[in-house]
Amino acid sequence: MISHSDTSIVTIDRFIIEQEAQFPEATGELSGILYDLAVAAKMISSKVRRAGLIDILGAAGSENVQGEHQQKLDVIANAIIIKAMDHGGRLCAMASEEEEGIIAIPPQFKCGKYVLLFDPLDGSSNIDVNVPVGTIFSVLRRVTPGTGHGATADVLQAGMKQVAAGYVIYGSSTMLVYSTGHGVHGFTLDPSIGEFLLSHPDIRTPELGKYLSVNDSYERDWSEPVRALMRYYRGLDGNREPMNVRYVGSLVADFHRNLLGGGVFVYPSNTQSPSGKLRLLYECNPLAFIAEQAGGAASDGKRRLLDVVPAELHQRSPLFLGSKIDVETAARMLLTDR
Ligand code: AHM
Ligand code: MG
Repeated sequence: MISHSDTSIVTIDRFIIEQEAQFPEATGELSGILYDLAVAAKMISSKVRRAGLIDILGAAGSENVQGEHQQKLDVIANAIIIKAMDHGGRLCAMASEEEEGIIAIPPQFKCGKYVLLFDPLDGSSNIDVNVPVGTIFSVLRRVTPGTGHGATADVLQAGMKQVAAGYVIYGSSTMLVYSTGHGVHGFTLDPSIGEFLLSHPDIRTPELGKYLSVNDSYERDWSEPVRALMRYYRGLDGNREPMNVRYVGSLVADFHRNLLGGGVFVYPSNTQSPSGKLRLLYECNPLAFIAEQAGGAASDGKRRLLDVVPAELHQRSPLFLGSKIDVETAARMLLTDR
């Protein structure tokens, strides 16, 4: 990695260029995708920042003073990403948590060699109560030959095939965190100049976590091995220092805190949701990629999450994500949960 001093001001654009320059074979296409995503993130951020004013400016589903139909923020965020990404000539297909099928590149635009998967506004139910939300993205290289539109096979690839992944958190600051497989780097949006500035270079996550993020209102629907794992994390079986429970209910916010401070995010399967809740392609895989790049790990409770080959676009997966030792313990303790 190129070294900057602690006080160097490095924009995300400059950082992306410097990273690319380290790989003479790079064509600049992936960098272009990252630039465009950073622009989309700024646009979504500006919408999220005004979310509390929606009652004044017009509630979702109603018409505003100009007679325009108000859309929900997750729908707006979805449209922003599509508009920012569909014409760059770098993507052959997209898929979004908000859309049922593959999003085709409009015929007037060139197709490229990458695929973009995204959750435009994760945790959007939290917006009404001013809790952080996030955008999550994943970039894959197309596997089908040719230069035309991408196909299902291009989208349904195991997470280990990701060439880049990241998230944006709209919290007390807006931050974009990404990896292209060479460490994890975080950028904070300076709203006064509209630039993402490098604030968290080369993020590493502690091997043993301090925080446990889990919704334990599902406890009665968990299997016995999952219950035993939670007792272990809480130090109730005497085998571990108790973890602090922190659950925002907004995956990006919970993951971000755990990434920086060390911790594990857990969303197991339960009798009501046999595959858990979270989507493999839009939520689990990108964050698993980031976790591994930062020295952490991710599992679906049976195997390394990034090895799972998806069968469908909106497939759900149980998730154990974060500090390496805690994720490995989950995999070990759930061996009997099969
Ligand atoms: P969404 O994609 O519909 O926003 O749902 C995903 C969110 C995650 O951000 C969060 O971790 C999870 O749902 C919380 O679910 P639960 O309320 O079951 O704990
Ligand atoms: Mg989501």
